[in-house]
Amino acid sequence: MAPGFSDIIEEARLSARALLDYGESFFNPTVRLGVTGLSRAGKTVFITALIHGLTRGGRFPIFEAFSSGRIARTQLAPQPDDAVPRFDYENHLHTLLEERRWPNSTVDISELRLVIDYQRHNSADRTLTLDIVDYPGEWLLDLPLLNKNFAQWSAESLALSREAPRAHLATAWHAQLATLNAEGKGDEQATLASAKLFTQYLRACRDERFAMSLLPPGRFLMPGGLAGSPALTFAPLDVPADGSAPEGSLWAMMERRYEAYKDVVVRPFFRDHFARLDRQIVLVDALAAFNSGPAALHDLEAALAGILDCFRVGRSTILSSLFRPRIDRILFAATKADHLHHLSHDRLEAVLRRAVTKAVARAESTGAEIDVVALAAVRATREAMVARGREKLPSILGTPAPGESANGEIFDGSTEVATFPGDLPADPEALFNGDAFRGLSSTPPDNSDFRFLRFRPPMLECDGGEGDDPALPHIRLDRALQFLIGDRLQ
Ligand SMILES: Nc1nc2c(ncn2[C@@H]2O[C@H](COP(=O)(O)OP(=O)(O)OP(=O)(O)O)[C@@H](O)[C@H]2O)c(=O)[nH]1
Ligand SMILES: [Mg+2]
Repeated sequence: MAPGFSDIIEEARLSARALLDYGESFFNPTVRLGVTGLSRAGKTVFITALIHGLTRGGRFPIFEAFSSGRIARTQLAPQPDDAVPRFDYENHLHTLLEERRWPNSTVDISELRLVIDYQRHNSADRTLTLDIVDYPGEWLLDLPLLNKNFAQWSAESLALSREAPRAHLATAWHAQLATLNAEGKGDEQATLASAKLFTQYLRACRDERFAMSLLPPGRFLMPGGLAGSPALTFAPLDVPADGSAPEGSLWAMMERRYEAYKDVVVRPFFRDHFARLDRQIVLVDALAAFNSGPAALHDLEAALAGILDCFRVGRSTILSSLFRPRIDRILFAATKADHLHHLSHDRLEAVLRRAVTKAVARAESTGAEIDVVALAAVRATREAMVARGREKLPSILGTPAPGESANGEIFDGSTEVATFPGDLPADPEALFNGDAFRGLSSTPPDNSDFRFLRFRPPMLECDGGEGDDPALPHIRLDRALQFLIGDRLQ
């Protein structure tokens, strides 16, 4: 596609920004780590646990610079971007440790800076600055819109909404769409109604029972300050991909707003945040997809392809090869692995690897090294073998959050229970074949093959050492750290 005027302006801004960053990182080696994932994937918990572990002596045997004692000290420092909210670390940690609750949902971007003093392998003392940027995965999934015009986006969104189980959830919106004349006069009320029904459809897809992942435009479900603005008031229309909108038509109105969404929301995100990242971790709640059923797992697979596409689009959208996005490592992490017995951790990793490999094959090169891990940033469970009849089942022990229920029992938030969450198959392919398993989208909770309860964060006991709070238990958080920054601490 030929570069438009806005792309050229955008590149000029981007280059200026990149030069500034480059100057700073020349004197002061810095890694900007993006942490993303769809809503509830585990971003806030991951960052809180990571900072706590690094600053308060976590147990990270696989993170070599740390376990070998080469990291002398890690401290929080004022974060560098004046217009970005600070990641509210102290509050989130207090909620986790003192209240034994999970932190509240966060909807905006936030950032925090860590300064790591370490010794190189050759004994020289060095400092690495780690900027952690927490941003919603929904924003990331908007990037491909930069390369699509309104008609293309409409056609894709409509095709997706006609597939099961989405078609059923889109009935009301489709009915309204059928009454619209795209070439007729632009009509604010019809546009408002259409945007509202389209948003309701997106929201229904995200519901726990369906757990769909691929739902752009992202701000429709998390509008923040833009709620009700024209840039968020449009919806797909049934228009030909190669046609052009008659002046003054409904089509022209929707098209203009779609382009405004790109200008107001997507381009600034790309320029101010995405293009400045060096490393990226994408957190994935694969368990939510297992809970829901095969359709959600397929949707997740498509979303991973979509995410990889974003990294590729990120490279090709902006013209200059000098200042193109520089992400050189991407880690996909299946979170909340503590909901499974450790016998299934490798299997969870294999499922994610299978989904990502297919996605990698479809997306052209992202120019980055990619790895996969199954982790729990905060391990809320322990393990036990529980006898059921003659069988011994590999089970997990934890305190279900108040209000969670299983087998007709509602938990009060203080009783510990043993549950058997379900076994992942040895061959990940088995899960991707047709109706391989039963989930909440097709069957009541007690019949589904997997049922993951929400557990409270663990109760920690101080060991009386010098540190005030004890290390948080985790699963494979150290492996993630080794991949993400290990090479920068050599
Ligand atoms: N057991 C367990 N649960 C986790 C873990 N990480 C996240 N969770 C659960 O997942 C929920 C969401 O985690 P958050 O870290 O708030 O997720 P987020 O991606 O920041 O979510 P939003 O801010 O809403 O986008 C938490 O409330 C917990 O119930 C983990 O390591 N172990
Ligand atoms: Mg959050």
